[in-house]
Amino acid sequence: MKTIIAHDVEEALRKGLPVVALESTIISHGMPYPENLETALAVERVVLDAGATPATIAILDGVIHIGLDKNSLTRFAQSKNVRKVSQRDLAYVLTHGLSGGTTVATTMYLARMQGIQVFATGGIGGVHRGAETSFDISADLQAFASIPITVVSAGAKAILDLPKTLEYLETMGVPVVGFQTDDFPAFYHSKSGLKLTLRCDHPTAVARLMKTQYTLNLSQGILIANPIPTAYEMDARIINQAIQSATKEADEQHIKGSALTPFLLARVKALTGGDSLKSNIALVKHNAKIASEIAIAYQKLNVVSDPIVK
Ligand code: PSU
Ligand code: MN
Repeated sequence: MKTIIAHDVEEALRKGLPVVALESTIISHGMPYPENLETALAVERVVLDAGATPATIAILDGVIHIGLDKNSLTRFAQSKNVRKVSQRDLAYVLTHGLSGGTTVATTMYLARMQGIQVFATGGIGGVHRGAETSFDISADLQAFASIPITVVSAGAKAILDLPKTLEYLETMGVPVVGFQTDDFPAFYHSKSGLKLTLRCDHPTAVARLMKTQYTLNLSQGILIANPIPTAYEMDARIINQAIQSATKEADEQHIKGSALTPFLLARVKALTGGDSLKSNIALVKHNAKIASEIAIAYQKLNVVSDPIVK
């Protein structure tokens, strides 16, 4: 198994400087070209401007990359031949020399393996609507139960069943922390109406929580629920209608398994005339900014001993 760590990421990790991991399924399966590439580059820029080092994680021709240069990122964003790699797919894709976008679950695992403490995404996967019959629950949730890394996300994707997603996280002992909010964010909207019991108002408060969680040797990751800035929110009625139509179409066309999330995101984008994509891009950038501030605050606490997932 081969891993290539980009020079700047390797240097930052060696010196104990703040690094923010970024996922790549959002590039390969979450957004169309060229918005996917533009967003990936813009998100890296947000992290750099905040004073941390971005590490976009992806698999290229059977090799794990921790940090991608612009050429590789461009090739990756344009390629049609890229798999969606959840944890179950990881070893297979590596042994078959394939390329893949890493989901939240896989990115959490690979980032933690390299000692990266903070990861920014758009929205995590969760319990799908109708899961009581389909059993469709994202592997992202199970990853939170077993990989101690902090993930900044705008809640869970609104295409999901949010109450069930929160219940699942509670069962698994995952801290879900509202960042400057008491409400679980609904991805395209800052509020879902579901109340959270944990809240931090400052990156330093999150950093202290992380340090304590790791010192306790708890296996769970921490989910930082960071609402979309209100200026980029979507009208709740419009987005909910689009989600309902997209879910119905998926059902009629028997779209299942790992194809479901990309299908729903693409249909919601089409049904909202592209507005949902604009919100999605804005929230990812905002998550990257807060994740960078958390990574910087965590580094300032000067933590050296914490568990590494092997
Ligand atoms: N959030 C987005 N766009 C995405 C995803 C999340 O804004 O494309 C991806 C993430 O990589 C997440 C995955 O891990 O969707 C979840 O897929 P599934 O529901 O099949 O587990
Ligand atoms: Mn699924």
